[in-house]
Amino acid sequence: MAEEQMESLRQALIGAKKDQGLEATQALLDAGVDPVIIMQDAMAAAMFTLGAMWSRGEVFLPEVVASATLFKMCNDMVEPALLAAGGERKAAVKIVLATVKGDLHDLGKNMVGAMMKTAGFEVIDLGKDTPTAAIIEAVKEHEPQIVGLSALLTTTVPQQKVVIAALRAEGLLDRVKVMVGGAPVTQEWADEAEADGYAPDAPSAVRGALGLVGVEAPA
Ligand code: B1M
Repeated sequence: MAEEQMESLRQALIGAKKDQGLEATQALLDAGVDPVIIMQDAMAAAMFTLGAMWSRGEVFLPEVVASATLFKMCNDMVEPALLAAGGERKAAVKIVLATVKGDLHDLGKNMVGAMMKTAGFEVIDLGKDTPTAAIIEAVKEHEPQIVGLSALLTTTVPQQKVVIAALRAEGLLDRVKVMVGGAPVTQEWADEAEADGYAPDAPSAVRGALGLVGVEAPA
């Protein structure tokens, strides 16, 4: 039954079928399915499939916008369950999180932020299309241990390197570690950009961030 609902949620997100999506999400939550599994294996997976369909010309921008809107609605339902599963852990690590300048994709970044919160991180989310200067300002103001940069477009991925260079120029790199991510981002790119960490998905972003600050991830 859970796998049926997972597939129903995937299909609903791909087809932007609102009622089906909300019903499947509720059914999965009622069945006690791990919110991380719902987010990763149903929601993120569906958007990946949708992206491939978009590349093949099988869906168009308005349909993707509708799917992204439904994704947010489903996410709003799953996030409280995710946070409740994380318990009352006190924030021990601060992270400034942003989607870089020129990039409006924030679904994955939001997912990363939500999972970071469950691990006890204090998340300062600067949103999407974030100017480099705003990231620098936030680092000075909040003194986080980590800066997390998301980018989904091949044209905005280089912006991650720009931010790292700006942090270096401001003398802030000895205080913060930088983690990069987003669908087109790779470990090779992270190395080239001289980021401290890279993660391909939200659960591994949490583990990686804990590793960057020397905290062992729970088993
Ligand atoms: Co856009 N888009 N989009 N889009 N969009 C992509 C990225 C694209 C691959 C689709 C495609 O053509 N197949 C393509 C980019 C091609 C390229 O760069 N070569 C593309 C394009 C072209 C565009 C526009 C240019 C389209 C246009 O206007 N003609 C435009 C750009 C706007 C802009 O940013 N300036 C655009 C717009 C949009 C929408 C607004 C319609 C919508 C975004 C809505 C929103 O985010 N609020 C959208 C969507 C939904 C997508 C796809 C279909 C799905 C992205 C998504 O949300 N995935 C996407 C296809 C794809 O990615 N394959 C596509 C679900 C999400 C959970 O996954 O974000 O990858 P993701 O996050 C994952 C991991 O990457 C990782 O963890 C997350 C969870 O596991 N992660 C991190 C993310 N950030 C991390 C940070 C970390 C660590 C891990 O550390 C800090």
